[in-house]
Amino acid sequence: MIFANQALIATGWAKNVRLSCAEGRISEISTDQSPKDGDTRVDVLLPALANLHSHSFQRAMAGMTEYRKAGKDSFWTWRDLMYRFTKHLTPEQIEAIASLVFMEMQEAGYASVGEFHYIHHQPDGTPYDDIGELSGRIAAAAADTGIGLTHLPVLYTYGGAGKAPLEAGQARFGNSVDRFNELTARARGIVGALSQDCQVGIAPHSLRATSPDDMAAVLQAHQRGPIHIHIAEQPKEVADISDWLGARPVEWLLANAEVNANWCLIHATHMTGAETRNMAQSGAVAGLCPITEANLGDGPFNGPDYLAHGGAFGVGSDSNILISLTEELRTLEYSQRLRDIARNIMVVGDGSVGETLYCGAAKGGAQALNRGTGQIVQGALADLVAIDSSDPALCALQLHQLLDGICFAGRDRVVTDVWSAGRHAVQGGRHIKRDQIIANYRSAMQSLMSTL
Ligand code: NGQ
Ligand code: ZN
Repeated sequence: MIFANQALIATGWAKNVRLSCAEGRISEISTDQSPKDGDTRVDVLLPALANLHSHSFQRAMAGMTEYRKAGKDSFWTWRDLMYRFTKHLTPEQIEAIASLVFMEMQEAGYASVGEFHYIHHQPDGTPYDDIGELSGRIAAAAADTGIGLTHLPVLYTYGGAGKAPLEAGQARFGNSVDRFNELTARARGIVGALSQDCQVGIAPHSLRATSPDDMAAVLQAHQRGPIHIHIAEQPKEVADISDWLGARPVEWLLANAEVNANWCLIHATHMTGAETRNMAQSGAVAGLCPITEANLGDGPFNGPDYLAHGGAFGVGSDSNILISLTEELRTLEYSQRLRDIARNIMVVGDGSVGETLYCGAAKGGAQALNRGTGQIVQGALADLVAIDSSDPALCALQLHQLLDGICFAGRDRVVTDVWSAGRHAVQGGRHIKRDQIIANYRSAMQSLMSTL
């Protein structure tokens, strides 16, 4: 049983809440209670967010690409460095990095992750003896940390728009549709051995790394689970797709696929007004990765129009250059303020920006990862986070200001506890396996550094 001084339950703020979980779900919630012996006592209990988009391996190159060389650095020059880095990674290192990343996510207040997984093969492109070797490494990291995993094997067939051949640096990613189906079947078997809340979706990497025919074939073959795709991150990508397919990426996708609430469009950054409205009305989730989008120089999301049309959104940490839930949410809002030279943008009408961001991302993230959660209600998965409202960043705030405090004034240290589908992985602000995960990561980095 959990006893919380305050909790944000589906009907609003409640006091002195006792909550029990069974088989990973919230089985009972009662308010105005007294704590009982044996209860896990926390201060403020909130629904925990899903981190809907991660490439965990990129965490290990954080800080390695911030050095300017002659000429103009861009997303595309970063991508070349990232490709070079991936050549060195061993399965053991990939697992150790993923464990660190999942632990950091939980300590930041995320209960689950959508791992958009595209390093499948050996450095020369030959599959491992087990085609699901690296999916297995991601699953092992999820089991190690207890995070709720939505594993998203990626279809990456071409090097660029118009079925360009893969570059050497993309050899580890490549699959035909048939081999992708084989890999995904194997991944389903692997993830099926994890806790029940863990699952598999699919991810055509982007319009430029697939083709209309291939994408239609995989959508036909995988009719359950979430579908994620990188959609319109960079102007060059929009131009390349427009030249090839005769429509902008979001425009093309909405016209050529049945985009609905099962879909998550990552980096829906460059959209016209019409694309923004139509995407909002499709029911798909916009997968926003504000810290990475700032780091890579992608551009700001069209937030006001999207929200005005009722669009769903969630957040992800993508490149994992920095894993911070509070920073992710405020970077989203700040990108809007800097563009519009205004304040309090990500809310429709009057209201708390922090609440719109937090509760919107809780709901949209849960939808994108197909986790029946996102609010504290009986029957939902027990993805929960506890906050210490006596933290100096929060202690002067009224309850209705608390989510604003967390989003704009808080650091992740306000998180005391996290449960992923009832698994109590963060206690007293620390992941229960923190020391072992960090020790493994350090030794993996030592072996990696000797090869770079
Ligand atoms: C990714 N990153 O999948 O990691 C991509 C780069 C690519 C972002 N889109 C790789 N931020 O585009 O091929
Ligand atoms: Zn991505």
